[in-house]
Amino acid sequence: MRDAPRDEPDEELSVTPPKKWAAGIPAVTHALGYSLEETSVERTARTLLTINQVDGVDCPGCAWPDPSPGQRHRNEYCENGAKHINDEATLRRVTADFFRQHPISELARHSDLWLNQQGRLTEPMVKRPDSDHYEPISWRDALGLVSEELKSLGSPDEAAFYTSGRVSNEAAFVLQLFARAFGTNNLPDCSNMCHESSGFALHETLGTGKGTVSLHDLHHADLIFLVGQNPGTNHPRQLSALEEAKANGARIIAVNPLPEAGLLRFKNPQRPRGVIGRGVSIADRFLHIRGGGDLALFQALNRLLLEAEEERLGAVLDHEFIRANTSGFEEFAQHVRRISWDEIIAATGLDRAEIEAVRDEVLRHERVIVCWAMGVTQHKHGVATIREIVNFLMMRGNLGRAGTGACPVRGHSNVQGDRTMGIWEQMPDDFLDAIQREFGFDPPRAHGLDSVNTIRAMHEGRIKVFLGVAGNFVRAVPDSAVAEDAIRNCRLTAHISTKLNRSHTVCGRTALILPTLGRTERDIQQDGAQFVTVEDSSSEVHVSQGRLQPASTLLLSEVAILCRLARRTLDRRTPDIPWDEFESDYGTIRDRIANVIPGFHDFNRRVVRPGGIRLPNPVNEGVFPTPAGKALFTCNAWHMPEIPEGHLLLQTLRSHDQWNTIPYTENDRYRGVHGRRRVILVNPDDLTDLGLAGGERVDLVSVWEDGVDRRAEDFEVVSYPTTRGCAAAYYPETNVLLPLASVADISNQPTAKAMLVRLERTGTGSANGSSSHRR
Ligand SMILES: Nc1nc2c(c(=O)[nH]1)N[C@H]1C(S)=C(S)[C@@H](COP(=O)(O)OP(=O)(O)OC[C@H]3O[C@@H](n4cnc5c(=O)[nH]c(N)nc54)[C@H](O)[C@@H]3O)O[C@H]1N2
Ligand SMILES: Nc1nc2c(c(=O)[nH]1)N[C@H]1C(S)=C(S)[C@@H](COP(=O)(O)OP(=O)(O)OC[C@H]3O[C@@H](n4cnc5c(=O)[nH]c(N)nc54)[C@H](O)[C@@H]3O)O[C@H]1N2
Ligand SMILES: [Mo]
Repeated sequence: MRDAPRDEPDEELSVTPPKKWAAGIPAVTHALGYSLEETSVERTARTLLTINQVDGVDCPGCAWPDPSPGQRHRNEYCENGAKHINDEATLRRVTADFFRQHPISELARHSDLWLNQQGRLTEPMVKRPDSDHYEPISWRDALGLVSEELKSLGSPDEAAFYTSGRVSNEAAFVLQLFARAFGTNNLPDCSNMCHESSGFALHETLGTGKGTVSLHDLHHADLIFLVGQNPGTNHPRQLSALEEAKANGARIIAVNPLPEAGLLRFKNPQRPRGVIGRGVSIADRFLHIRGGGDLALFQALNRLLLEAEEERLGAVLDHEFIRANTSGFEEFAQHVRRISWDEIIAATGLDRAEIEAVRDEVLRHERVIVCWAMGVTQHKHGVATIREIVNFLMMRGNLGRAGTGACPVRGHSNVQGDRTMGIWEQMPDDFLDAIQREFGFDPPRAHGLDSVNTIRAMHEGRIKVFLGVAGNFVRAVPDSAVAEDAIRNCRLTAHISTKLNRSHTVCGRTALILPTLGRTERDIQQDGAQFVTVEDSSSEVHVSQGRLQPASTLLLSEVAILCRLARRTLDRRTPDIPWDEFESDYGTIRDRIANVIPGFHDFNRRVVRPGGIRLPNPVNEGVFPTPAGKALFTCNAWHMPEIPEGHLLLQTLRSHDQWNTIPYTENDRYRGVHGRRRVILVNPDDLTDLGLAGGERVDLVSVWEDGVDRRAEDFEVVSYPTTRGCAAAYYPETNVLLPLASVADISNQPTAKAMLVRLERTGTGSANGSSSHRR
């Protein structure tokens, strides 16, 4: 199975040394450069000034929380947020004429970058069976086609409804209600591939799947760990919070196989001295860890803390917290005492002295926060790693107090809110009971399919109709070749989208493009102008309202599309669900959310107040809603992948110039890579061992127990200061390498940060390793 290069402009690759700092003037000018290319000056200025303001539009870039209303900067956005906004506000349009000119088979050969650059989708389109073209269709007929296919299914479980985390609370609530009233829990979402491991680990140990940290906590922590995340690119506004924490005296420890620019220094573009000066250094300590070594690191720290307690009885552990709030401490302590330093050093690639120095920092500080993202969750033992982080926090009572806590840094701007609204294939009974009480139908109880299992079911012909609400399912999921076959096996696929992407070109026998309003645009319904709400990483729910004129007069909002589809599909089966009323006034959806979901009482009134609503986190009130009523210490084992000679452990990540599956340019400025995305970053000593040099062309071949030849062709080797044995390449071009079966234990999340690969010189078919191995 291959993923060959598509028509990317094959510029010369140029490589410069990785940057040692993030943001500052280049970031501002890059954002404006991109803005001005994509849209008119006036639209740019208008959108940028409303981003993350109290009455403005929530930045679709990431889920980082906003400061309190009085403390927001006039430019409360980052370079990358500005790019995402402008990517949506572009003046380019994909029209019916475009689809007449480009058959689907041709579109399928274009790159992700090219497809996105064509601009905004403008009218509903259909691909009929046996046709190679999309052609225009009315909204009525388009929704009629989807609802007829849904109604013709043998069982509601033959349909799947995918959501990407950009979808608002209101649309998400309507979607899950529709799916459940239709009769299925098949609600796969991007979160299955993102923080699923965090959700499982936190839920099991603390009784709640969400992070416990607010911006205020971050500002007042005295020690912050940044584990497996690249904030300079993916959460740039987090750097401002870290800068403030540092001004208040905090120390920061970064843990990463890559010395990322944003972890090293930060020049705050929102402050004059940030633009001019050298900026602040972010990480006081950088642990250049081996991929997947974080569980061993935290277990080692936990063991060192236990030993320190033995030397200074009562001075190290928070016995009161452990006694009052937790269970399982003794078993945990016994387990941790048994691990050996040889194993820890092999797993982490760190020295014992480095880890002891971190222990000393931990002992010196009273308020500790651990932040993490995909570098932790996308491993086979991702859930176990997060459980160990929870152990670490609990030992010294670093939970539930100001300035402490667990901080899974969420990705999509409303990925957390979508889960709160019930987008999950495994919602618990209390949620389903509340739906039943409120809407008078009995929702299905059997768990539905997640993203990985949806692909499997499509492949086997068990899923026949697929509706994607935002996102780019075929590019986000693993095993691209398998996923493409699976999707082509569907009777009907339909996507509610703002922009063209590969999921429109790899489609079912009948396929629909249902174009929708973006977040930046005015949403006028029968009862007047509407706003939507979103929830950020710190559980704050607030309003988002677009101001721009919609990209086309034919666009419908996500809520309108879903309500109309639900009404047509469910006929009179759900008389108690007022789909029409929901469509004309989103406030009526929020009233129902208030009745169904805890924490949302009086939603409509409270959410419009400046700053919105902060949903309570029980942990911060000293309550741990696990079955035992206590937080759990757990015993965790790691499975470090063996890296046989001639192989590398490959992580797949985001460049500085992409938004998930969508590259904006071929550059990755902070890492010094320009003009080409098909590159693999390899440690110079590994290159010597492999007999390769920077600039050579190689195919990446993944190694998996099923023996299938999964290959990504023609990558250029870049010598890069990544940890020995650990290479990195961009997603989604590398998803072809990731077997569907390679998932995290418990969470079923694809292990996108740990694939075993070997490199073969392109065109020779020969393993580089055989002749030129020089270990
Ligand atoms: N500009 C921009 N912003 C975004 C996104 C985007 O695509 N573009 N995507 C959004 C989404 S949906 C998400 S989920 C987030 C993603 O935010 P991140 O999690 O920061 O994204 P990745 O690029 O996957 O980077 C993972 C980081 O983990 C490190 N890493 C990899 N393996 C390991 C490991 O084993 N241990 C440790 N300690 N570190 C490791 C990598 O070197 C890298 O620095 O960003 C959100 N924000
Ligand atoms: N190998 C590998 N795979 C990964 C990851 C990885 O690190 N490595 N990361 C995983 C993660 S963390 C995530 S979150 C997923 C991301 O997976 P998705 O969320 O499915 O993908 P996106 O690239 O965010 O989707 C982009 C598309 O969303 C549509 N869109 C944008 N804005 C809107 C809107 O407002 N409304 C609607 N209706 N549509 C809109 C546009 O058409 C655009 O083309 O990928 C996962 N896959
Ligand atoms: Mo994500």
